[in-house]
Amino acid sequence: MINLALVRQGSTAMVKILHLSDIHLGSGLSHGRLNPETGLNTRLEDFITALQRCIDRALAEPVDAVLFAGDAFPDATPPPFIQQALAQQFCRLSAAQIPTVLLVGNHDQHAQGQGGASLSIYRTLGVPAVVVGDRLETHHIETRGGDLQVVTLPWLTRSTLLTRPDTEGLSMAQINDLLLDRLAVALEGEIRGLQPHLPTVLLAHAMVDRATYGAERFLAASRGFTIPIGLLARPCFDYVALGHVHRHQVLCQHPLMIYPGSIERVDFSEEKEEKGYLLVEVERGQARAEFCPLPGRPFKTLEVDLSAAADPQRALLAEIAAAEVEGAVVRCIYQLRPEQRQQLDLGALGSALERAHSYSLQARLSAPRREGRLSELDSDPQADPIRALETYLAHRQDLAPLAAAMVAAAATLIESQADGEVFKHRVDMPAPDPEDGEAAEQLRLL
Ligand SMILES: [Mn+2]
Repeated sequence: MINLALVRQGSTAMVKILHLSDIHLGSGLSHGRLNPETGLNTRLEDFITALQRCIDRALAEPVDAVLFAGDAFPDATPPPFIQQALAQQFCRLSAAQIPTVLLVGNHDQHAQGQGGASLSIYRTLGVPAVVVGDRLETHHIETRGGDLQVVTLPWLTRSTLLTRPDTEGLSMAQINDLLLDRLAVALEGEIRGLQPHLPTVLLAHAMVDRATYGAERFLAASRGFTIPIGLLARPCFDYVALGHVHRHQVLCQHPLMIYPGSIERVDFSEEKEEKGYLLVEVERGQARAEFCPLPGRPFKTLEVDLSAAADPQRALLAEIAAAEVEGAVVRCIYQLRPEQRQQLDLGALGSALERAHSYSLQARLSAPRREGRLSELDSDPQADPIRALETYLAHRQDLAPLAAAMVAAAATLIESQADGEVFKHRVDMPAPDPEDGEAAEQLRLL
């Protein structure tokens, strides 16, 4: 006797997917320069090239579907020419009738959740084969490799699942707990509606925490909303395609759960990370993924202590000559005594760095620190207040025993002020480049 369920399962096709994330088109332009031939910033061109390579690969394979896991732009209102650059690439998939899901990340959502998401225009325009994931929803997608279910989980804000009366009088940790409880219920609803024999992918823009429910959640409270991995690592999902974290990593094997990471380096915090995208084969019950590296623009930090050098200019030139700076975004940070400044010829250092794509020279004087202001905080006038507080506390060893409690109290305070949105943290926007600070001592030549 033939078991029909088994036959059906056995005949399920394998769907080939290209999974990419965190494009951030238009980020990090300060590391580029104007390309006189195109009129575009060279770093924007780098990001477009990276995206183009992903789409080229999707078409060349060809894959059965493309899943973009969120954060298309640095914010929800990118300039039109940057929106067009993104659209030009994704429209190639549409023209080739390759189904594409565009998930909404935190950077794609308009502030306070009132203005929608930049990617929703694709649905409004009815771009063929393009699906926008701006809510928790299951999409049934017909591909050349067979039918596929994709559950979209965009970046969650408090207003997505909670009303104002729900959260009144609650601490931030309690609100996060409540949000997770609501998410668990909503996700359960989607899971019950799934067709069990189809290959199924969860596409989520989230900070996924390896920790299970426990005390770690309180520690994570000031860092923003995180989702315990157990909530998403469900056997009904054959693959969990993540976005948000810029560093590529495999979080789980069963089911396979992966952050592909960003496709280009947004800033120096990604200097040592390999960039790329994933090719994934998904069938009911299993998935295989291959990380495909992208060449990417190299970033290079040179840190040199010149304070003991008899001839600081010569010492620094020697360091630069020995470094691989060809075509790289370079920051050269050198420590020296105030009286040595006269011995440096910045013009000659600039000439030595001409092989770089762009560079900045940052002097760190071995002088007593200015009191009153922390230079790190000058760099970003819109600094996240929690980060500003943490930076301040890092300089106040005497407050160390109180630091955690102060950060938690501040987070609660800010949360009580915030209007309908989980406090906007910056977990995927690494610390501002120190090179933007130290205004008095820095010289940037591009
Ligand atoms: Mn993000």
